[in-house]
Amino acid sequence: MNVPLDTATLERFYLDLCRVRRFDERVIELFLKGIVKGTAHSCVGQEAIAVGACAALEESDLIVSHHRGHGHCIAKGAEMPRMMAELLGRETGYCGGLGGSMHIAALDRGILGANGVVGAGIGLGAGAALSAAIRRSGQVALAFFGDGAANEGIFHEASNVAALWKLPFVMLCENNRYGLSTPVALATSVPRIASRAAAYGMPGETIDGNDVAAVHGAVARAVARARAGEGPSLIEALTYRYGDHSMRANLPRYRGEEEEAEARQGDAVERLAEELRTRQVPGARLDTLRADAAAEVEAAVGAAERAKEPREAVLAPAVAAPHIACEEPGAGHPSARELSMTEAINEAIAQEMAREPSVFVMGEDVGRIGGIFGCTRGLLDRFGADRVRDTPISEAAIANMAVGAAITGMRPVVEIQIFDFVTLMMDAIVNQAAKFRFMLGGTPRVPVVFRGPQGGGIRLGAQHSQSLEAWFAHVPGLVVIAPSSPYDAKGLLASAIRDENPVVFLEHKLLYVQSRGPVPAAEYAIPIGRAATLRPGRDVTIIATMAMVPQALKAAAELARDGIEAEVIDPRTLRPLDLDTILASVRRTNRLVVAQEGWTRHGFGAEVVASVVEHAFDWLDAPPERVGMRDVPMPYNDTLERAVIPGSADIAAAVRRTMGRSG
Ligand SMILES: Cc1ncc(C[n+]2csc(CCOP(=O)(O)OP(=O)(O)O)c2C)c(N)n1
Ligand SMILES: [Mg+2]
Repeated sequence: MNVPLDTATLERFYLDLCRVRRFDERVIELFLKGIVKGTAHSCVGQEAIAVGACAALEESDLIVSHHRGHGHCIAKGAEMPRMMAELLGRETGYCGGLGGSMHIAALDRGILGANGVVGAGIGLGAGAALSAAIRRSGQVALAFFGDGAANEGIFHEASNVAALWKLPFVMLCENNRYGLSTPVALATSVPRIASRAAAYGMPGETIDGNDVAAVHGAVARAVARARAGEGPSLIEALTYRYGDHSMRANLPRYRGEEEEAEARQGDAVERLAEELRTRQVPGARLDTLRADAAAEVEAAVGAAERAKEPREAVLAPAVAAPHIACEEPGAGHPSARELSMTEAINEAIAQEMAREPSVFVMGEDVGRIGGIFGCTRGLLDRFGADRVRDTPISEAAIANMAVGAAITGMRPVVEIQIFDFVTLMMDAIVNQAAKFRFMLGGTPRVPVVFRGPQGGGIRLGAQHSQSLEAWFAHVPGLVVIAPSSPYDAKGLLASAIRDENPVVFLEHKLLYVQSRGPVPAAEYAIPIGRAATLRPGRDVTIIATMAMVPQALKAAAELARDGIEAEVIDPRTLRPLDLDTILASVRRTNRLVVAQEGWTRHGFGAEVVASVVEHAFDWLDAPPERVGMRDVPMPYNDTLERAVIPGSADIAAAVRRTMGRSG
């Protein structure tokens, strides 16, 4: 049952409906004049959902929006001049002109952002709810999404996890009957999206989304349930967008005029005006509210037009937060014991969890059995199920929720069971985590670590053995770390967890067990972006990563017997890359060999070679050599697997070629 709303509240709703409507009507005008660029998606016709829902939230509650999100922001308290300035791409905009309509956000108002990726906000919102639950903040997170988004995998994965963990989450589907041009009936297997809630054990309700009081009532009930610890709810609010899918409308017509006219009969603003008139609110009062809304929008347009364009100098610092300053103790530290890489990783996570309560671990099988390689063993007993979370096999949800948690005060450490499955997390890592800070103007922090084992050598075949570092090193906004020793693994994982940027932390399965070495027992951190010179040499520089590091050292020892002194450098961090150390070495040795386990072509080594050629061409006495995996997927057969993964002999042969000593 809806609690009857008093007239003053309904007047406020009326004002807000007018503010949202006028704002988007004005944005359309500005778009047609070429002042708002790119595209934007008008919510005219759907305003009651934003207004009713946000009125049922506390100021401290969190919302996640989608591409049609201006109304959500306004209703949650965003300042109109800063919104309009963002749409005009100005310095004073919420994102300083770096985000635009599809990324508009106001973190200080609990608005975690619109999103250019359909459905992504559902995962981020579930993550924000998880963060609220772990922090015991009492906040509720609400995700707005369209009917189209309800067919994305993330809808299903996040529904399951949110219901399973009873998160304080409200899923509010704005069913406007179309996903771009495709009607719901052609896209959705059930007549009512709300009926899907039953599959996940949560309440589902379909409501009239053009009745602001009905929206308010349904959301208030869902919020109360969420706050009481009873878990998420799914609300399907039926509505209609009056305009085309986007302002860049150049599509053939896909809706009938009759349907459009019929839909306008239920106009939310008109209906509320009618209700207010029946409550004896004078027409002049409604005129005043409408005029106030229009004046506020005009003032916002004026301020936005007067605001400056952003300067190019904002770009680079917006990509990544500065890395923490630290000094490493050095592997020969007197208190060092010998640990395996698995043990070193485990110790790093445990120490970081002990020093910082916002650090938590989640992933498949990380709790009860401590991960399939044992990296998280013992953490559940020590830190409890709130902070060490066994998840369903739902990579997209895990990754998106981690991002949602990271932008709301937590420091998630996600284990990717086998790194190849990162393909199912790509949106969260590449489109969300990597770009969040930048899209939102260059100030937010996204402290999340995605860690897991990659690489071959243990006969796991083509889908469990890849080396995928090049994909991530290619993306601005990500930090990519790839240790080769237990000492580096512990210190770099500590840095990764303390860093304010998303980190892809790559571990090598073979090194988990094969690599043992001295590791100081005390906490320490290794600076991000600093290479380690593991063996000095005057004749050739070998840049090796991960499992190729021991191979390179073995090759260097063999070459030394022939009088060739190879310098072996492990970059340790692939992005940002310590180019200074690499260039300084090549300028001394005049020769370069790069060794990586990943495919040679388009690989990380290619980037190193290109950078050296760009900056130290004149110092090179021979063409650089690349050593990497053969250009085939990983075969299962062990002889074949050994044949395609490079080893010390391949590295030594490459070195001899650069020395002109083939054979
Ligand atoms: C993952 C993804 N697929 C496709 C698109 C292109 N696209 C943007 S909005 C949209 C329609 C979304 O429909 P719905 O979720 O119902 O929201 P509505 O536009 O109706 O508000 C599409 C296909 C996208 N941005 N992201
Ligand atoms: Mg839709």
